[in-house]
This record gives sequence, structure tokens and C-alpha cells, in this order.
Amino acid sequence: MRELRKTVCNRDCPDACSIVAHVEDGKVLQLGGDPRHPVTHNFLCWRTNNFLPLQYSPGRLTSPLLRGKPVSWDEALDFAAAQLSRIRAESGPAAIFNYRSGGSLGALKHLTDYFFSEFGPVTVKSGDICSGAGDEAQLIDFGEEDANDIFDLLNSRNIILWGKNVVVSSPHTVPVLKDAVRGGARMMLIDPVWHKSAKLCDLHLQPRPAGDFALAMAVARALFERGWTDPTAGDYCDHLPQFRALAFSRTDWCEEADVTPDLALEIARRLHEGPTAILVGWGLARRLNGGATVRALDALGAISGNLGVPGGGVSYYFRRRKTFDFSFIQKRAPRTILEPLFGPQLLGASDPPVRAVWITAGNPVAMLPESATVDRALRSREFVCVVDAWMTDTARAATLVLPTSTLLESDDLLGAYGHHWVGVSQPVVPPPDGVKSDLEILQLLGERLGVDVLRGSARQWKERILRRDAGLSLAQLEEQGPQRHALAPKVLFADRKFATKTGRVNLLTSAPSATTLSADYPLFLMALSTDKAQSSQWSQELEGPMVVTVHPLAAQGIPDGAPAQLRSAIASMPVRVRHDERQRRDVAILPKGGHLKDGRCANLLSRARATDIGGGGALYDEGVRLEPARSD
Ligand SMILES: Nc1nc2c(c(=O)[nH]1)N[C@H]1C(S)=C(S)[C@@H](COP(=O)(O)OP(=O)(O)OC[C@H]3O[C@@H](n4cnc5c(=O)[nH]c(N)nc54)[C@H](O)[C@@H]3O)O[C@H]1N2
Ligand SMILES: Nc1nc2c(c(=O)[nH]1)N[C@H]1C(S)=C(S)[C@@H](COP(=O)(O)OP(=O)(O)OC[C@H]3O[C@@H](n4cnc5c(=O)[nH]c(N)nc54)[C@H](O)[C@@H]3O)O[C@H]1N2
Ligand SMILES: [Mo]
Repeated sequence: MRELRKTVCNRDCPDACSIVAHVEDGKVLQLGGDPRHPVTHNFLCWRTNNFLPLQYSPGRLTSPLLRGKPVSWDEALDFAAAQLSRIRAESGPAAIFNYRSGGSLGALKHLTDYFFSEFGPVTVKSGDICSGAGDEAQLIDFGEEDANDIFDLLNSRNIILWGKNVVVSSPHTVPVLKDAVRGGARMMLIDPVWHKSAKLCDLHLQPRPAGDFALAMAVARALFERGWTDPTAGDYCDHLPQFRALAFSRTDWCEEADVTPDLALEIARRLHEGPTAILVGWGLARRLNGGATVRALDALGAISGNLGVPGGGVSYYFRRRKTFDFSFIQKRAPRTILEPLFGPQLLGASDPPVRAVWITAGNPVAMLPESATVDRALRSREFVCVVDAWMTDTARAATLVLPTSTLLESDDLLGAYGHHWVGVSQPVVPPPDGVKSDLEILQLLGERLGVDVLRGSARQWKERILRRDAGLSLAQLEEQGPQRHALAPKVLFADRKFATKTGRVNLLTSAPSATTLSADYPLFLMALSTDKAQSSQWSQELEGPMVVTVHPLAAQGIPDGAPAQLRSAIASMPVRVRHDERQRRDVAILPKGGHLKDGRCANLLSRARATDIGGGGALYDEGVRLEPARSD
């Protein structure tokens, strides 16, 4: 008999959907969106609708693998325990690196950090490849990083999608945006790349990649010149005169941004005719000047009077961990490795060198820049353990691979970074024989290492982590599905009190240097989210080389559909060229998440570089060029 079972999607996505699984005889036959969740809104994205081929793929790992050979769990865990304790005894715990990424956003994944903090404390990552720069920017400016309620967009007169592809990356914001537009809001997209989200907007500006800081300064200047700033801005902003002076320090901002002055003026006009919500995409912060760029957008929202009002806000992340209490996890790592510099720093670490790496919910070989260096760094360690459900590029570089559960088997607690609903995931089917959850794995490892802090069931951990003042109980989440929590006001900073030291917005006062590419590599490599994959997790087998999308005049005479090589200063890879006249002439667009094993990994081409602040990845500032296909 077919049964409907609900869970919450744990993927690294703003939407954290409530999933309805159709289960028959212990097998999931179909997935759909929960009609009762106001944000999930009865539908799932393509990649999760199509998750079942991955769930039931013959490539699913069901046995631990030691140097590529299946072994029993006892053998695997005895081996892991022996390696970890030997290396700790010989070199100290700093020689062990606990690397965890966002393969599952479940709150219980933090227990890996708890475990290694108690076993060590060991080396951990710093920064954040995804959002480090933007997070830091908002914390510096506002002292707090969160957003107005998602449905507050219905109060906006203008909405600016600033470097944000909602159709692909946050599809559940789209119905809300459509409702807002139906209700009379005007929406514009500012993105160097043409993508489907442009169709939702009445205006699409395509600035030069990395040109947004300059564009924001042009807009600020226009706001000041026209007298369109909030007359009370000086009451709630620090450094207003210095910020004004910065905006007036140049007259050629528009040239740098490659946007005409009338379009900069149009942005200023829409900010002035508020309430205007700026939805800041994660992409534009993944640049050398990414932190400064987000700070500039924060400043635009502030001086134009759009903070603390319904329909306004400069939203980057919804604070997804707000309802979780992780205070029991001591932050006392002896050393950190900056996530975007994973490969070079792992190779370079000394005193002690990193001898062992434990990898949870991440595929750094495919997803971190300079993939070949990441691969080499891992392969040259004494002991690398990867906990994953599939044989990824990173698992291939490991000594030991431990098979774990998928999102349909997950037993966890989830916040969201695109709205304020909290939910629980509950297994809709049990994991296959031979598969253990991250929690079980660490509990069994802990028994061998004398670290027993993870005692307890998943449910007990959920109880412990969920904050009492969140305005919802675990039982309620289990019975009724995801609920909006009580710790986020509908309008952030409603009294224009900010969480900075002075209680005021901290406006930026200086400009970053401009990003330029060399004439040898004139195209910005932009490897972006695709609807067909979650980072490196693809539901379909890919065939042939990756498709690179360029303007026909950027194709070096290579015809549409033809094979070619895409080359950067450090590597090259085969591609198939697709012409698209809607794109700028200085971008080369690839899907992110291709696998190194298959020669499809964009990160092979990118150098490991960090953003100006916050330890983000400067992922889209690598220059590349197209060359004719190699004949070999
Ligand atoms: N289908 C799918 N959904 C996903 C993911 C996925 O892999 N697949 N990944 C998830 C993850 S990990 C995250 S963090 C989120 C967000 O995932 P992201 O891919 O970060 O999503 P966006 O915010 O849409 O940001 C990308 C946009 O930023 C733009 N951009 C890049 N550089 C610049 C610039 O200099 N200026 C401007 N104005 N724009 C720029 C790009 O052109 C692109 O349209 O989505 C999640 N959702
Ligand atoms: N060139 C380029 N590079 C990028 C980006 C880009 O836009 N361009 N985007 C960046 C961004 S935004 C991000 S967030 C990162 C993402 O980088 P990663 O977080 O490394 O992304 P995934 O490929 O999703 O890898 C997560 C792994 O976790 C595994 N996993 C899933 N569930 C579980 C679980 O419950 N337990 C365990 N142990 N494993 C699990 C999955 O099978 C998968 O192999 O990549 C970054 N890299
Ligand atoms: Mo991300």
C-alpha cells in the first residue's frame, strides 16, 4: 500500500523544503512538495524531484572501503581509531583536520565538530567558501545577519535581485516574487549573466563582473546629488560624511561598472521610491572585492531609508541557525585552514604538518578551487577518511570511505537560509544495510577512542539543540511539520537599532581595488549553480564535455556546438561551446559541480584565492580563454 511520509530537505539550499515521499513496500516511488508548507508551496525543485535515481543508484556505497577494498565496519572503525590515536599521540591533535561542508545542513552535523573538539581539539576550517565575505560584510555593517520575513516582499514597491538567480538557486522565492509583481511591485535584476530570472523582471542590467562596487558608488552618488537620501540617515548611520566623500571621490564609477549613467540613476530612483528590498545574491560576494561589494549594497539600503521598514531590507542570509544552541561545542581549535585555500594550506601546514583529514558532507576536490592541488594535498596525507553516500572525487583520494545516509534517510533538525521556518527530517525509508548515519559512525568511533560525548539518540540531540525560546517544540515539528520560529521579527531592525557597538549602521569608508583580467585570459570564468545538480551531486549521468556558454564574439571563431579547450593560467579542460547573444563578451559560463574524474571540473581552472574579508572563495575572478580543440 502506498503511504505518504514527510521529511525536510537537508540540502544546501535556501529553501529547506517540506518533502512528501510516496513509499510502497519500503521503497520511495515519488517525491513531491508539501502543500501545507507556505514556502514549499506544493512543489519541489528539479534536482530534488529527480533525487530517486541517486538514492537508488548502483553507485550508492553500502560498505566501508579501505584503500578501495570493501571491509567490515569493525575493521574500518578499528583502523580509523588506530590512525587517529597514533597521529594524535605522535604529533598532537593539530595534525588532524576536521573538514565539514554543507552536504547536509542538518543541525546534528555539528556533532562532528563537537566530537573532534573533545577528541582534540583538532585543526578546523576558517572562513566559508560559500558566503564568508557576505556574512562578514553584514556583521560588520549591522552586527547581525538576517532578513525580513520572506512574505514581507509583498510590501515592496521595488525589488532588486542583485546578483541572484532565484529560478535556479532559490526556486521557492519565485512564487512570492511573482505575487509581489502581480501586486504592483517592479523588479529588476543586476547580474552580468543573462539567466531565466531576468524574465521575471522589467529591467535587467548587466554590469561588468566585479563591477558592482563601482555601480553601487555611482548609485550612492546619484542619491546624494538628487537629495534622495533619507533625511534621518545621519541618526542611524556612522561615517555618513566619509561614505558620501567616497561616493564623490570619482566621476567614472559608471565606466568602471560598464553601466550607463541613466541606468545607475534608475537604480537610485527605485531605491528612493521605496520601500525597496535588495535581495543580495551569494554569487557577487564570491569575488576578490566581494566583502566590499556587499558592504556597498548595505550602505545603499541604509542611506536610502530602506532598512527597518516593511518591504525593505538588504537581505543576504536568513539566519538559519538562530534557533539552535551549540554553546556546548567549545571553539578552541589550535589551528585553522582557510577553506578557499584548502589545497595550498594543507600542503604548506607545518609544525605539525596535517597528517590526517576527516571529511564530512563535503567534496572539496570537486568544489574547492585549484582542484588538482586539493587532490594532491589529500593524496599525500597519511590518513584521509571521507564519510559520504557516493564515490566522489574526494572519496577517491581517501584512505577510508564510510557509507552514510542520504536526505531521505536523514534524522535531523533544519533551519533555512531563505526563510524562517524550522523543521525536522525523519527517515522516510531506513538506510540500506551497511550504511550508518554520521552520528552512529562517530558514536562507534568514540567507543574506540574513549570519547563518549555523543551518547544519545538523534531525537535526544534534537531536543538538546533546539532552543527553548524558539517558540516551537520538537513534538510540534514532528506532528505538524515545519513552523515559523519566533526569534525573527517580520521586519528586521524595525526600530532602526542595529547590533553594532554603536547601535548604528557602520557605513564603509574606502574602496577596494578594481579587479581586472589580463589580455591573455579575457573571460571571467563563472561556474554557476545549475538546476540539474546540487553542487557536485548530479541526478543524471553527464555525457561529453561540459558546455561553456559565451557571447558569439567571445568564441574566438569557434562555432556554436563545436568542441574547444578552455584554458586558464593554471590548467585547461575540454568543453563544448554554446553561443548566446544575451551574454556579455567577457564571461565564460559553466555549470558548477562537474567531476574532476571526468574532466568536467571548473575548479581545476581556478586558483585558490580568498575574498577581501570573511575568508570566502574568490571563485569567479579567474580569467580564461577559449582555444580550438586539441586534435589528440
Ligand atoms: N539548483 C541548485 N540550487 C542551488 C545550488 C545548486 O548547486 N543547484 N547551490 C546552493 C548553494 S550552495 C547556494 S550557496 C545557494 C546560492 O547559490 P548561488 O549559485 O550562489 O546563487 P545565486 O545567489 O543565484 O548567485 C549566483 C548569481 O550571482 C551572479 N554573479 C556572479 N558574479 C557577479 C557579479 O560580480 N555581480 C553580480 N551582480 N552578479 C554576479 C551570477 O551570475 C549568478 O547569477 O543556492 C543553492 N541552490
Ligand atoms: N567553481 C565554483 N565552485 C564552487 C561554487 C561555485 O559557484 N563555483 N559554489 C561553492 C558553494 S556556494 C558551496 S556551498 C560549495 C559546496 O561544496 P560541497 O559542500 O563540498 O558540495 P557538495 O558537492 O554538495 O558535497 C557535499 C557532499 O556531501 C555529501 N552528503 C550529503 N548528505 C550527507 C550526510 O548526511 N552526511 C555526509 N557525511 N555526507 C553527506 C554529498 O553526497 C556530497 O558528496 O561549493 C563551492 N564551490
Ligand atoms: Mo553555497
